[in-house]
Amino acid sequence: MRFDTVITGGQIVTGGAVVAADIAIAAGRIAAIGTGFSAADTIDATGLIVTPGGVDPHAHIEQMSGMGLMNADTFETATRSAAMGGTTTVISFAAQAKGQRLADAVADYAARAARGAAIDHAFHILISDPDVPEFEADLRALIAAGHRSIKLFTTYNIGLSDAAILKVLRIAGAAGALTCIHAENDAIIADARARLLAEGRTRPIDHAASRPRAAEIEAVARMCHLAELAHAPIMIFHVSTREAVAEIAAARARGAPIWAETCPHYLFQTEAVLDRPGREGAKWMCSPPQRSADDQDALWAGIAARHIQIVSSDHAPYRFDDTGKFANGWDAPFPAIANGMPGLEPRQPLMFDAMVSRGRLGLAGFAKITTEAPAALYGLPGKGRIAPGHDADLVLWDPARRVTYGADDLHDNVGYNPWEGTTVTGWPIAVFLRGDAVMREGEFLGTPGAGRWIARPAIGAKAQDLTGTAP
Ligand code: DUC
Ligand code: ZN
Ligand code: ZN
Repeated sequence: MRFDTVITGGQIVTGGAVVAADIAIAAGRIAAIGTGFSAADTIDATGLIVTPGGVDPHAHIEQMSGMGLMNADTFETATRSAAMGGTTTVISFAAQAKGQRLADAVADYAARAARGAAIDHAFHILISDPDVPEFEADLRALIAAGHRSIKLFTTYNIGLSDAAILKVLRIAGAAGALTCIHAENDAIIADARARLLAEGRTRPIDHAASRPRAAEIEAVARMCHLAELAHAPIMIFHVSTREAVAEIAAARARGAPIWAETCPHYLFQTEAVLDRPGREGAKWMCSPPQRSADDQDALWAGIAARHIQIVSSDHAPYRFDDTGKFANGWDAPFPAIANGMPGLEPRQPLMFDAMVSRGRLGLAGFAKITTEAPAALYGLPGKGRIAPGHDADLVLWDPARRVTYGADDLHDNVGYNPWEGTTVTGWPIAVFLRGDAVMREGEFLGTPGAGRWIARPAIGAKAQDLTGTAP
């Protein structure tokens, strides 16, 4: 048989192992793995590593923040940036505005993504108002239509009550959807914030003390208990503290259907980034905030022990100007500064550097937590693995190339790089989406609108079986 494309001579990650083999591609899918294939097009990957295209299951794109601020990226700019860094599938949010029907929110985001997205994508249904008309009927219908994940908050002005969370968990669990939760205790945060402001502490560094670790620990424990009670799987988003890892480990040991993710900024940054001179620290403001070196150790140990299965970006893009971070004024106190930083593009190089080049859990571990586990846990068919029948979403890495990030070298619309000055070893030099090159040697070759929405089958029922999908 003659294939469309064959990638020859690379070290490929497949089935948890690293092997020297060629990959044959036909009609956008991986057709075979082996040697001796003939194809119309041959790509020489000698000396390179071939991984599955990254799957980033947590990115805020073309989304209105809780403060009512549109973030800086469109689907076009965010997915271009993702592709440049080796990510070919993203799950972003279809965010319900207060009073809006869920079906309308999803239709709105789906239409915009269909026009702009250059990579494949799905949505978490972000619930901010469970009291709108047709809420339950819409939620069940959307889940049945293939939107198999939900996002909710315990804090911000869109936090839900425990009663509402329990109700959503029961519907989601029964209907085959995974519920993702931003878990921080709202009362603890409100109390800390009020005390700081009363003392005149308003700088970006004060944001750290305004989100005490107890806020995360308490809410994570509570959400684990609610999920256990409802027999409904949950994903704890952006875990940042040692104690939260312990709560998740304890819940999982009880057999509770709990999964968890962390992000590069919790693995590689501490709260010191918020203490830069002047307003500079605002660039790194996110919630929960970066913590300590000891928490970083606990997060890595949590990954190694499989308590944490995924590293996502939590890409939340706001420019360092009056359209973004300083929309409420250059001297705005920390509660009025937008939370979040760009991360879609650097996530994979940062994780490759840490896990492959520096050896933490190795190449198979890297592929597992950045592609395979998110594809499996979020139920993305055909994604996350180099295996016959899977989409030919592939990244060619030069393991020797060293790159130091500059001030504004990402391909999103944010205008600053929170990893400026960081050097990584290992760099994506070509990226393929369903067999088509979307990046080669730093040139974006993708097409806005070419990304496809991915309908997902029920994931709740088999969620327990996926417990073992971490490295
Ligand atoms: N925190 C969130 O909860 N969402 C987006 C960005 C952030 O920092
Ligand atoms: Zn969050
Ligand atoms: Zn987020």
